[in-house]
Amino acid sequence: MANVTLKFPDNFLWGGATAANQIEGAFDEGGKGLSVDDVIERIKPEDRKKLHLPFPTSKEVKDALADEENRHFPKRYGIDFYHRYKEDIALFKELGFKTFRISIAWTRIFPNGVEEEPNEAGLAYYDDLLDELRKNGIEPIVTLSHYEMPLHLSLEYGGWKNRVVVDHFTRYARTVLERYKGKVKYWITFNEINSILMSPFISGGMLRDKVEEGKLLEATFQAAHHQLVASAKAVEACHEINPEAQIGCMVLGMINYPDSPHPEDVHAALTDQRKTFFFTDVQARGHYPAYMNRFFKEHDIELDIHPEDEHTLKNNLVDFVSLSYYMSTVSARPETAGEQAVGNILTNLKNPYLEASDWGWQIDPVGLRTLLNMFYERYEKPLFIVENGLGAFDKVEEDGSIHDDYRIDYLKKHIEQMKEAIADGVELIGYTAWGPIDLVSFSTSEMSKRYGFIYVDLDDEGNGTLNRSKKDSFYWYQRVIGSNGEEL
Ligand code: BGP
Repeated sequence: MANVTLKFPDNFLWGGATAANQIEGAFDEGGKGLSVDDVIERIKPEDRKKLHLPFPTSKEVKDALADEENRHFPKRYGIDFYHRYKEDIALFKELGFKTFRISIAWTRIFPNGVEEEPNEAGLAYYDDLLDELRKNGIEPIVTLSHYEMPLHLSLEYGGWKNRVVVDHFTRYARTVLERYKGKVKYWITFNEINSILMSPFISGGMLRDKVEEGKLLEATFQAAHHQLVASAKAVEACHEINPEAQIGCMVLGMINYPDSPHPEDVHAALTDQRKTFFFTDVQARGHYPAYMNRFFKEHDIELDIHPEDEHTLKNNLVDFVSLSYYMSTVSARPETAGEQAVGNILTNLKNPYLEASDWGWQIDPVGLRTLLNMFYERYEKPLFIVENGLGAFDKVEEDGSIHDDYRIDYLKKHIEQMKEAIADGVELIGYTAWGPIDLVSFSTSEMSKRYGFIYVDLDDEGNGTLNRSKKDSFYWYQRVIGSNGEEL
């Protein structure tokens, strides 16, 4: 068998990815309004799980807001990127970043989501940030919505289940697409759009008391429908405003293995896999896949889909498909389901062939190659990995150094599999490692789960100098980018 050359294309976009709510801080500066994620931060850590998971009530959210005692670090102050972005971008430049993924906080632009006019201070902040990236030769990738819809839209309308939110989002999307048209070439509509099924409050602003008894699943799919329509409307606006720009969808990339070759386990894995594919099928193919009809029937779900929605979805396909990838999962027919493992916002079965991170996420580099192949075969559109990485505890040595060989090992193995996927024929345009600078964890809301090449001196209680320093992985990733993935 002849050897295959494994290499990255010359213009491959290497970089890092972040989200406004996990780095900026300054939650009450520059006219910013409160987002659903800011509420999570006001809840005592032990109570937070209740809100993170499915559906809190309006009362629980309001009580949390009213209780001054509950105001808890850390996302409210993030890593103070809002004030320190110049210093941080200088470090990204030193790393050799070609690209950097940020998200715009919707609440900096429309503090309550419903204003007619945008907040100029918010718009100006992102102008400066984008200019700074460009000045340093770094191409920005901008997510329109990353887990932080305006809280007002949640309390007033019950979040995305209400159709009015589509219009509010579209106004916001058009505002920023227009404002930054000369500055941004790559846009992403919704971060991990499939996460609404697991985390309806944080992803969709949904509240239990705003949904009719027994209709939670139907309401969640209705909200998902509205996000899909809103995503297509953002694609439409982007193409209209700047034909040079590209706009993609983004899913929590998950591969579901069958627990055994038992045909029903294999079918269970297919069913679970569709929780991811349903979203990208609509965004990349332009219509609801036929397999959803049976699911909706069996679960008594009747969606309110307007005829113009079908037209909007059909005519506004994404230019690329982007994904996060951290781990894989195992599916089994219900009667045999064995030991549970934990994951992002999913629970799943343990895979005896894989090791797990300190948080139980099952590490699976080969799964990334398989998943990339599955996505590419399905859509034949460029793929972009916009999140991947290892959340780990780091130890600072006496001399200040941080030897994070575990992180290097994780990333190296995933990058090797990306090369394999490219050789398989996958068109992969870029890779942005999650949290290139330590940031506040999404699932734990703490600092001690770190992903960065750059260490931030800040602990879970908010103590620390906020000073930045380089871990061993900093120099490693610099070499990876400098050699275009040759030196791993
Ligand atoms: C993804 C989210 C990110 C990020 C990442 C790591 O699901 O898009 O916002 O935080 O997971 O998760 P965590 O911070 O929980 O380790």
